[in-house]
Amino acid sequence: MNYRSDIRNIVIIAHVDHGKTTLVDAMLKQSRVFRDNQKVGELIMDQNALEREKGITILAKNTAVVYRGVKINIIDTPGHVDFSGEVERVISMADGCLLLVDSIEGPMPQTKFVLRKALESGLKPIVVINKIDRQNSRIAETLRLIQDLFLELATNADQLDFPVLYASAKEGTAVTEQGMKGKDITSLFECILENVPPPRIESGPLQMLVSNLDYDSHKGKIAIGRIWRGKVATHDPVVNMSADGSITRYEIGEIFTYLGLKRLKIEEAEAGDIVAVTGLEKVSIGDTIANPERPEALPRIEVGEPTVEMTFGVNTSPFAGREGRFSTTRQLRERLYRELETNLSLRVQDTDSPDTFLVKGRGELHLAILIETMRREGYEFEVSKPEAITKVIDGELMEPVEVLTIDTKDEYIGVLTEMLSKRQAQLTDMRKDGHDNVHLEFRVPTKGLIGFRSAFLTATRGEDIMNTTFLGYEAWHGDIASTRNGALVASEQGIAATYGLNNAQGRGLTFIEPSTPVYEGMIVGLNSRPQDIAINVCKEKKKTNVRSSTSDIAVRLTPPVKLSLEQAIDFIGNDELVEVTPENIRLRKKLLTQAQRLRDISSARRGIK
Ligand SMILES: Nc1nc2c(ncn2[C@@H]2O[C@H](COP(=O)(O)OP(=O)(O)OP(=O)(O)O)[C@@H](O)[C@H]2O)c(=O)[nH]1
Ligand SMILES: [Mg+2]
Repeated sequence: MNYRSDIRNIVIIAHVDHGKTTLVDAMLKQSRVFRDNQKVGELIMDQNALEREKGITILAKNTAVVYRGVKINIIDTPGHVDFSGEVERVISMADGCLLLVDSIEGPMPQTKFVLRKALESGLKPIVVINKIDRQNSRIAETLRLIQDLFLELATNADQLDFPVLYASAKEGTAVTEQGMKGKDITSLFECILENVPPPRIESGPLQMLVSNLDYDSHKGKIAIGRIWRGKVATHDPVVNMSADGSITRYEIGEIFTYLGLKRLKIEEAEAGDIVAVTGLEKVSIGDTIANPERPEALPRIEVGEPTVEMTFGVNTSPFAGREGRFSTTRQLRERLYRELETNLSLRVQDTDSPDTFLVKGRGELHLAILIETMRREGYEFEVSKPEAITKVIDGELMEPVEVLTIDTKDEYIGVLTEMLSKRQAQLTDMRKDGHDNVHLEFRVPTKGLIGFRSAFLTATRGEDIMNTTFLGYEAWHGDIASTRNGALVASEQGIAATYGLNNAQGRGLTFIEPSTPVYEGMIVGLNSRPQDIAINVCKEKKKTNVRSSTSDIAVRLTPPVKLSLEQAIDFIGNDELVEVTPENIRLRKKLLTQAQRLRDISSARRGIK
């Protein structure tokens, strides 16, 4: 067995926002992969437009730095629970991990999830307690909690002996002892060289496991992964071994290695390294690229099952085809199935209706990001309310259940427990710190969590933190009664007028501005009562010849409540849809006319009898 002392492969894992991408910034900056005058900014690896807007990492990404002649391949991962599939997908490329923990928050649910995955894959962990520059950091306590977590999760005693660094990713410093003054992150690089085992190389012909895919309009598909055995050179004949057992011959086009933000073209790469290769037209994540003489597949990458599903359908609103570039069934279908190539924890299924597809993901945000991405690419379509994915096991209906943790203030305990009990949550733990702070844990079916995040943020004025982790499947707990009020539904097609909207505001909240085009069946607001009501928001004030001193005073409308995509998805009920186009997000009833809706209600009543 050989080792490659000139390479280390590490993955950076943590709970959301604990500073992974900022730490990568610090590593890139210190290793001087940029020109001196190059402006690089912050969160350099979060290059995707949605990542920049939301300030979170969505996709796992590769980079590398060179330190004292050793190339350190770095994989940055997302910390949000909905993107756990990304972490599972890339973890096998590494030999070691940097487990970041925020020194104020301490270990959080996703810290546990990713650490478990890393330890199961046999990675050598390095703990980095981050954000030590912050005033109220609790470094000693965080360390103690991390030690507890390792005791719970370690699969062998060696794993309990982990090095700890104290860092401020933001200031670009890391030290080995608590309280030491740091000036750069040299000690992090040294710690990696010393503790992360160099890649082990098996002798034999080429084996490369594809962990990621990219696309270039000139080069075609780019397969990214670690070479486990042998070497690969430009123009080498290879085979690709896919999930269905088929073996396809290809010739390698180009080979690239990572350095900073660049991909450098190289002629040859050897086992132990992480590289990108072109020339394989049909390659998927999890495939093995192998030597044609001895094609031996590596174990495929496994990722967790999706828990939430919703339908994506061709836009059937009266405004269909006006705002999107891609609106046909064929275009929608192709786009959704293409997403499966890289989005490993996503599933797409055809349904009985040829215009509608069932899409399953790891959570509401996972699906919302796909919707937003497609909308920006020019697609228009309609989506249904997300629902938890149920299964029938041994004849019994089962549903996913999650652990919900909330860190909040004493004053919110009452309102939160009341909201959650309606959602079938059970309080399992409550810890107070004596200073008004409280930590709550609930077991709650996934269906009860749908739409909870926005209600939670409103109830706690956005100050508090909630997290969820998937627990498993349990017997169906029964239906949850909807607590939402009815909708204000436009009764006619036309242009919303101030007068009409003012009438609507007499009934409840409105979602649209005057001059917004509306159609019959479009939801324009929230009623203050449980029933839906149809209302003509296009109605103008009758013109009279007599000018009265009061009637011409302009009507002052309350500004509309504008729902974001995620809020819109949370808002709708089973008989409603969200219409998504590059320009607008509209809410609508599935049945557009009031006559249809009334008929539906009366036939449902008859059905019950
Ligand atoms: N004060 C302080 N803030 C930090 C530090 N490291 C990161 N932050 C801030 O914490 C926030 C989150 O940082 P990110 O680097 O995006 O966190 P992340 O772990 O990559 O987040 P995800 O990829 O979305 O899971 C940003 O506002 C950073 O500026 C630090 O050492 N000190
Ligand atoms: Mg990040």
